Amino acid sequence: MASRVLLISTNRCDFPYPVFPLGLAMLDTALQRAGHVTGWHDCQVTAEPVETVVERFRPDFLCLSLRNIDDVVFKRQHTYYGALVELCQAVRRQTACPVIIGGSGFSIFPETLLGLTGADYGIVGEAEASLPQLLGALEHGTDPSATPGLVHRRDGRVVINDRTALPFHAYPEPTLRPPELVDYYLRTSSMLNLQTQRGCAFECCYCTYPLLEGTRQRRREPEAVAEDFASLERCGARYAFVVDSVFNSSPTHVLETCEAILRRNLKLRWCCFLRPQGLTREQMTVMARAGLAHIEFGSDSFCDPVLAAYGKHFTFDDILAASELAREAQVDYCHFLICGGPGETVATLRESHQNSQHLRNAVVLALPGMRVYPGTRLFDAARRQAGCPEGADLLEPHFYLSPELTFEQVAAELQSFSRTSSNWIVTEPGPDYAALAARLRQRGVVGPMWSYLALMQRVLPRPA
Ligand code: B12
Repeated sequence: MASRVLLISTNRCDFPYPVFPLGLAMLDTALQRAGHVTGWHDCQVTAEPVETVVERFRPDFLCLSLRNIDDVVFKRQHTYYGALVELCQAVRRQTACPVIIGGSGFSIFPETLLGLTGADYGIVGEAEASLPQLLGALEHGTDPSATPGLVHRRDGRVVINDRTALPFHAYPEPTLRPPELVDYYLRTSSMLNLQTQRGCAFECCYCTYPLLEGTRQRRREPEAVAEDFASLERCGARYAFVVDSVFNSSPTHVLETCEAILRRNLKLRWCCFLRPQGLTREQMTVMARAGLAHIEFGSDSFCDPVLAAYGKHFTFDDILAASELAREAQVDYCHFLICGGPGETVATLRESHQNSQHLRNAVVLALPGMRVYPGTRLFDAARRQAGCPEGADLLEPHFYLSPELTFEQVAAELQSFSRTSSNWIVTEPGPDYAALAARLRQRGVVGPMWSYLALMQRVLPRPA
């Protein structure tokens, strides 16, 4: 049976740039493959009221995606889930068709968000298999309650089913990307995105990735990834973001994927998250030849005891070696730091700053405070501190700070590092930067703009 499914991307966050709704596009592909007719409402792209879209499209099912809960910026703590609640209420007033929610933000707080929104169902984690299964059951009037990952109400309480994580190649390829969305995101962010694997087996104490994607790594076939790269180029993209939690989770995956990309002779350049451990010159060289232009290292700290306390299982020597490989291969790179987590003190912060002097050409993006999520090891540590809310209440952002520090101390240290080291970016970029980034994009500059941010800090006078 063919149903009409309206896909709604609720994400309106445009920092650091608007992000193409890849998860919903992958679901769209699976739904079309299952014979459904789909329509899109992307809140980033259009200001048209959702009621008008519902009136026009007349959906049988409404599928809402929530990517971000909040901005994870201690100083701002801007939240996004309120917009989802409002949207659900608006569509509820207008139509009785089933409302289904999913997405990474939803999957971290499924019970609370199902309650707040009054949606009929949710699905936690990936949904290429379970969403068509749920819609099929609802269409046929059969019981959907066995759907993997389903979040539903039974006897007045919310029940969350176990998930299944199928091999990546079980999902339909190639991903269909609606042309009007492609145009919008290429214009505003200069890039599109793609995924080469799912799952994260690493053990960073604060991180939700293993909860969202599972701990078992599932990789796509190198040829399928290369074909996806080629399809982005055919869409007009000159730049792609590889959204994998860690692209170099396996040396074979790196080599085989890059070799498959190289065989296509593409011009596309790309960016990915790398783990600064186990990288070899051979891997870096093949990635650079295959178009890797920017690396975002999730290093978190440059101080060994803090790296150990965060559960990183690598050391500053790994960070140094990986950075040198990137520099030699002429690939721009940055390190994200989370300052003030378990084990951090003023001395460890200063050691990180000191060590950063050895990283040639690095951009350092450092933020204070570690966002606490339920289900992580950090949550257990945070609960022992006064003032940490219960799991469900963490929907409102709560940040762990080492008992050795205050937020003001961390902020003051970071400010002082940034005054002496222009490559340390420690505050939210202001309107000057947003305007510069927009001008550069208009002139054809592609990719994330953090290297320009560091450049701006170097040339513009800053407060003493
Ligand atoms: C890659 C990434 C980035 C890149 C994106 C680059 C790009 N051009 O795409 C960058 C670095 C720019 C980035 C920025 C930010 N990010 Co980010 N990012 C990710 C990451 C690692 C992967 C996202 C992704 O594309 N996944 C692949 C797709 C296929 O999966 P998916 O979207 O989850 O969709 C699947 C399911 O969720 C589900 N699903 C999705 N929608 C729906 C709808 C329905 C109805 C159903 C049933 C199911 C469903 O099915 C999909 C397919 O299986 C996630 C963490 C993670 N592992 O998920 C964080 C994550 C999404 N980011 C997060 C955040 C907070 C941000 C920022 C706000 C941080 C900041 N201050 O800069 C910004 C916001 C950017 C924006 N404009 O929205 C958080 C969101 C949670 C939260 N606390 O709010 C996450 C979860 C990380 C975390 N801290 O836990 N991010």
